[in-house]
Amino acid sequence: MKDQKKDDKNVNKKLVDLEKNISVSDNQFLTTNQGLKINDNNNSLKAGERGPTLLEDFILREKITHFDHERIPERIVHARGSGAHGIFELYESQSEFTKAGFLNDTSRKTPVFVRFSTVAGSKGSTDLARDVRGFAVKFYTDEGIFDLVGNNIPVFAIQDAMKFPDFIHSVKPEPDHEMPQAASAHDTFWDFVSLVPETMHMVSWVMSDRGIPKSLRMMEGFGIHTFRLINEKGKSSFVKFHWKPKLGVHSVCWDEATKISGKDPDFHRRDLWENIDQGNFPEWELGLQIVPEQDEFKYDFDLLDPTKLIPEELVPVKIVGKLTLNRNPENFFAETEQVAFHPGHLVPGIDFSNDPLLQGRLFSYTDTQLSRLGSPNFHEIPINRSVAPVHNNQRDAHMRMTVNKGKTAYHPNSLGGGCPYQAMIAEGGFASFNERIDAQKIRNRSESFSDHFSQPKLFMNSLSEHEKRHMINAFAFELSKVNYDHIKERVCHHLSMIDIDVAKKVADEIGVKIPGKVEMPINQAIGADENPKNHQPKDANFVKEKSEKLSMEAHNKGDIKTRVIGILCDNNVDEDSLNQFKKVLEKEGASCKIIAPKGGKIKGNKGTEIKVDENFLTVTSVCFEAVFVPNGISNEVVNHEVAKHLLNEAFKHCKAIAIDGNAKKLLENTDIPTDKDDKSLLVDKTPKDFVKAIASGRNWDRELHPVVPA
Ligand code: HDD
Repeated sequence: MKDQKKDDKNVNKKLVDLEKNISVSDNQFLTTNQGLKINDNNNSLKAGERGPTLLEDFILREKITHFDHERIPERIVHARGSGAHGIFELYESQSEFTKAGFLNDTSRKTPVFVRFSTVAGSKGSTDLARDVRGFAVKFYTDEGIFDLVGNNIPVFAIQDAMKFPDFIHSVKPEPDHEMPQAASAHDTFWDFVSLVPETMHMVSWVMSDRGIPKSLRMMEGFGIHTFRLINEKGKSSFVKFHWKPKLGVHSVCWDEATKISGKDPDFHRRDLWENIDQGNFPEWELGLQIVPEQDEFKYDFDLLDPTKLIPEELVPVKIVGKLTLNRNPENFFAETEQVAFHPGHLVPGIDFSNDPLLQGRLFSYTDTQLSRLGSPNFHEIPINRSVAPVHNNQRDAHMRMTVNKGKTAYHPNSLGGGCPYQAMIAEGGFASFNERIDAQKIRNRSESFSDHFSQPKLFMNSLSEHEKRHMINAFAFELSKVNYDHIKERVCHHLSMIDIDVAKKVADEIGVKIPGKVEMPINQAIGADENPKNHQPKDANFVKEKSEKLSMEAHNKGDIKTRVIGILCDNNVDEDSLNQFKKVLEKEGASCKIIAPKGGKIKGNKGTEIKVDENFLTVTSVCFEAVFVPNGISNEVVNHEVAKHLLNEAFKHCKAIAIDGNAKKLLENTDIPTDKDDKSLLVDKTPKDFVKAIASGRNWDRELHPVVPA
């Protein structure tokens, strides 16, 4: 493992700050929490060797009491997560648009902590559930903390925070029997979706392969809402934030996802941890879509509507900097669990928009920390502590750590010299954007929010053939689990408003008819307009055919960096064949895992000892991106069901397979057809051909004629 900590210390103020709280027990005595050295940590204090335990045993009581209270409530959403430390570096000053220090000063390395998460599952659920992924970034800037609390999908399911508890109640396990775990609920979730058609855009993304990422390192991130950037002169521009992964955007296929959930529920967490540990630091570029203030009403959709994205063809994404994750946390609970994000943690130069979902979030995030972390002092927890100085007149409350000196905890004061004093804007004082608002108080939704189908149509148009097929299959799979036909029909109706071909395929698969028309209940606030007719979803009207970047295909970087390749061997493996491939694969940045019937070591045909990474008890093809079988495999492997299954399954999941020399005998023993043209099945080809096949992505055409029952 690289000693990133030491390298970082010179630049990373947050790591230096965290050092204050790091405790190492090396060469230390075991003590109570009061510092008393413990002499016996195995036996409680008793009245006689076989007698009852004494209440006076304060050592036992302290130990048990602490244990009894070790758990805190998990997050109401995004409970399962993985975090990492890193830095953000700016390529070019953005002072034209914002005065935010970390977006102005290219010499800064701003410390960050990132937490990725699934949304619906609980803390101990599986990583590969079909779900949205949270992508929350905490920037520890010199001007205070800025949190960008986003997801891996550019739009949200609902338009107004008023619907968030309803939406989440529908998606979480059903309240009577607490099923299903990890994935979104079936009856309740789809009931909600069918009644709230604004969900259809995000749901289409979740049903696409974006809902089952290959790796947390291979996902885009989006701030979703439109925010504001404010420059030194007070000029505002609208902005959407993007994270673009350097490794491209990749997913697994559904059958693979379900198997990974069983074989390695920590698949994403492990992948992130191991890659950072090995020095394969994941990187994302920060992109900004900047819309001048005067263009606020230029588009067919409302910039304040979080169910809409801005197609990159309309507003290009300007790449401005790079995020690198280069250090794993020291302690999961202290850092990943206790980190508290909040879209309202802002720095001068960035402000909100009036997006009604964002506005509600501004309340929710502090509020939830009060029950989750237990005190308004959660900002003092080391991972949440700002590296910019914190001084104010807030005092006391549970678990206060700061010892505030002095008599005055009020402002203004003369007894404390007026301190802490307010900052002028020129001194870095935050001032909200001076937006003119001249309106009537109203509980309603803007008419400009009522087109729910045009953007999902754009999304579906933009998918490649196999992506669309996967999305259709996902809709069909999830809806098949719904017990009520009227719900399935309503969803198919909405799909028909988006793409009739998609709707027909889904309806056919799940055995329902697409209703010509469905009466929607009033799903929007009725305040100003109580006529249900005015609340029916509108037809899609967005004329643009496609938006290239909505397809994951547009994000394939054509390399194999950090991909894990399984190499199936046995004693007497042809070392030349093995090493020739291994060398090239590793040179291209992949990592190779040796698979053999038994653990320990095998001996190659030249007598070299080779360490086995996976044996036939532990191996599963779903943990590899591609499989290579070198020349020289034994008859045991050729006839072994695990070896056959490994190849069959890798083939079924459309992965590249390379076979060298006598390994053909194993291939012939599988269900894989060898007489068909298959660009990713390489028999006696070069390592370079193999690299090319992996880099070009999965051979999804195999799905059109499934032959392998694995
Ligand atoms: Fe949220 C957590 C992302 C809407 C209320 N949210 C949470 C996390 C992410 C998001 C990534 C996990 C942060 C972490 O790792 O600790 N949430 C989003 C996005 C949204 C969104 C991208 C829409 C664009 N959220 C949203 C709304 C509300 C909330 C509308 C409530 C009105 N979200 C919460 C919360 C959570 C949370 C209940 C749970 C744990 C936490 O805040 O700290 O307050």
